[in-house]
Amino acid sequence: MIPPTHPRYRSLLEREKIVEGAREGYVALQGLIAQGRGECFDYLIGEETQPFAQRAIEAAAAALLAARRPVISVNGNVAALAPGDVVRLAKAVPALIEVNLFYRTREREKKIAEILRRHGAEEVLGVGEDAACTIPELFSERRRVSCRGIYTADVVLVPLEDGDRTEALRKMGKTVIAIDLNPLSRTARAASITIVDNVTRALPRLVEAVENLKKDRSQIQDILARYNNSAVLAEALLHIKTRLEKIASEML
Ligand code: PTJ
Repeated sequence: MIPPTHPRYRSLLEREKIVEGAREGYVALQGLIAQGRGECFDYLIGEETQPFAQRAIEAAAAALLAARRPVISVNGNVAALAPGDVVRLAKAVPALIEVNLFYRTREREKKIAEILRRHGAEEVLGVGEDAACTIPELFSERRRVSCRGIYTADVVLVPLEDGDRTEALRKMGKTVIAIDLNPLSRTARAASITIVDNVTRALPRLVEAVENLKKDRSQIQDILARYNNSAVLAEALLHIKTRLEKIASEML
């Protein structure tokens, strides 16, 4: 039991969710490593949603609302950390939800779909025979996607993604929105819009941004035209540099 007064309460709670998901067999063991890497970058950015992330969140909301066929891709870590937010976002846009796993097994697919249904999802794509289409140029199990979902989507939200698939989806002409704490990752660089933030903070803010933008859709094209992903990534790196310099100077 982690006491709520613990200075790292939130982070420790999230770690527990991932460990629990691994114990229950729907988080991949590699997901534990991914979480650790994420925690490290979260430390560096200051464990708060920074202005560059908020700008990307607003652009992501605009892209999702402008889409004809938006799809939210869900893996084991996202199912453990933010299943309710995924469902809320899918309803707000509205968007389809698809289970898409790097380390795909039938058992994990089913468990993740079940968790999403328990959180209110009506339909979950990408389970069993539904993952019948193939993303070209990919060799991992992640190449299998739903023909009604990611395969035909124009905008795909991929929280915690691997670089190869992001690149492959871009080559298919799709707009890819990534949520990745590591601004240096190939995913972050290959995505059309990269939210450098923790999925647990970014997803609720994305739901809020979608709800706000829905009230005045006239801003959507303007937000998309103004958005520059390289500038957002550069800002994330400079934020880390400045923050570390400040902390170091306070130690001297
Ligand atoms: O469930 P599966 O089989 O699809 O597998 C999922 C993982 C995450 C294991 C798989 O996609 C993988 O191996 O991913 P990587 O290559 O380790 O990349 C994960 C990225 O997510 C890294 O850049 C981490 O910094 C980042 N990350 C980890 N936790 C979070 C995060 N980004 C945002 N929020 C987090 N909580």
